[in-house]
This record gives sequence, C-alpha cells and structure tokens, in this order.
Amino acid sequence: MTEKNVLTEIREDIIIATLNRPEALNALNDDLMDELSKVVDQYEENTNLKCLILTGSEKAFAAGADIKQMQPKSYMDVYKEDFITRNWERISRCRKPTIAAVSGYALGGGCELAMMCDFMIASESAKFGQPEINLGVSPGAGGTQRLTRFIGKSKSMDMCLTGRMMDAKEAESIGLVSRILSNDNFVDDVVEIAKEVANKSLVATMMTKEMVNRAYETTLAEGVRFERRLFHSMFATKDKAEGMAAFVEKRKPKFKDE
Ligand code: DAK
Repeated sequence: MTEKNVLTEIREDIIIATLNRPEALNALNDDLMDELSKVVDQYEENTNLKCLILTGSEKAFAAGADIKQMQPKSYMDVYKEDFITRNWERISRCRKPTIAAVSGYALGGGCELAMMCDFMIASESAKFGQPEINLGVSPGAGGTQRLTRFIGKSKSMDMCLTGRMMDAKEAESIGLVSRILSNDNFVDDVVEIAKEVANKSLVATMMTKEMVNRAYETTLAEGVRFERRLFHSMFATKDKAEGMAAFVEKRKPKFKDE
C-alpha cells in the first residue's frame, strides 16, 4: 500500500500515514491529497484497522498548501476545479478515529489538515501557524472556522492576521493540541496512545466521535438530545453487554465491535 507522497505502515490494528514530500516540507498538492484520500478510504474499508495516525517528518508535518502549485492558478481555475473542496477535507469525514501526530511545521493547510483529525498530539518541536495572510490570501481549508472553534476569536484573529507561528507549549495551553510528547520516539509514543483508542469498542468510539463533532454543528440542547439517542442505542450492542459484564466480573473486556 506504499505510494509516493504518502507512506503507510500497519502496526497491528493501527495504520500510520506519513506525508512524504521532504523536498517541499510536505507541502500539500493534489497528488498528495488524492493519495491521502485513498489511504483514508482503505482505512475505513478495512475492519481490522481501528485507528489512523497522520504524521509527517521531524522537520515538517506539512508547511501548507503547495504555494508553487497555487501560484499560477487564477480565480476561474480554482473555482472551476473546486480547488480544495474536491477532496482535501476527506479525512474530516472519516468515521473511524484519526490522530494527527505533529512534529515541526504545521502551517496553513498543514495546520488545517491536522485540525481535521479527531485530536492532535504535538512533539516538543511542533510549530503551528496560519501564515496565508503573508501571501495575500486567507486560510482556505477551514482554518478561520476550525481554529476559531478550537482556540477562540482573539487567538484565532492573532494567528490569522499576523501570520505568526506558535510553539507546542502555547498550542497545548490554548487547547489546539491535546498533549505534547518528547521528540524522541515521538511516533512510537503516539502509537501507544492510538492503541488505547483502538482497544475500545469501535462502535462506541465511532458514536462518541459523532457526538463530539455534533457539538460544533448544533445548539447545546440539540447536541445533548443527539447524545442521549446514541447513548440509548448503545444498549443494543454486544460490546455494551461485554464492557459492563467485564467490569462486574473484574476482568478486561473483549470487544467485538458489534
Ligand atoms: N509550498 C511549496 N513549497 C514549499 C512550501 C510550501 N508551502 N514550504 C516550503 N516549501 C519548499 C521551499 O520552497 C523549499 O524548496 P526549494 O527552494 O529548496 O526548492 C523547501 O520547501 C524548503 O523550504 P525552506 O528552504 O523555505 O526551509 P526553511 O527551513 O528555511 O523554512 C518554512 C521553513 C516552513 C518557515 C518556510 O519554508 C515557509 O515559510 N514555507 C511556507 C509556509 C507557508 O506560507 N504556508 C502556507 C501556505 S498557503 C486558497 C488559497 C490559499 C490557501 C488555501 C486555499 N484558495 C484559493 C481556496 C493557502 C493555503 C496554504 O497553506
């Protein structure tokens, strides 16, 4: 399953997708995003896989959309080809869990791509930014929307209007990343976290993910109603019976994703 711009590795039930355009600090272009979309398709189709880690290199998760690919494009080009919309946000529609493991630069489209994952883990060297304003444009793959929901208006305006970078500590302190890990063995350590996610009932995980995501799209009352309906529905699963029986019997549950 190895392709040119996105490398994949399967470790038990975890799939690691590694962005691989080192010559351009993993700048995102259509070819790379096509490959990444296929990887996400394969991940969703393969019932043995329970968690996807999206990562880059130590120097760059991704330094943004490929400026050299965008430079010659006109308004009519990007409008007609539906630039970005065509499949750049595929990972945000993945129903199974996804973790962004960010080392080095996550800028522009790179930061936006990381925000499309369920949560973000940063190495100590991670740097985040929305520097598009320096290019005479704005974020274009959801940055102004997702970043604002993650970190609030003031910080989001600061990042989008100055184009500055923030380090991992600042990103963690404002909730953009969930945890910071050491640069040493970074991906291996993220795999350990992915295993914790993968060990749960996939049905409960997928439903929980739907609930959390709903919080971004609806009112509190509707969101709580949605949560309650899905919560009730989980009482029909074998995994609910197994999980609760295992607790009562003081043993580890063996989930079957049913
Ligand atoms: N695109 C293309 N190539 C890139 C790149 C990028 N985003 N970032 C780096 N590279 C390339 C460099 O050109 C260089 O290639 P060569 O010159 O060696 O051929 C190579 O990667 C190494 O980069 P540097 O030599 O610059 O490395 P440094 O360590 O000195 O600096 C840096 C690292 C990350 C600070 C710097 O490379 C940098 O500032 N990169 C650009 C970061 C950036 O501005 N990212 C945002 C991109 S814009 C839309 C419109 C716009 C957008 C979306 C939608 N619509 C119309 C819908 C914008 C999205 C973006 O993400």
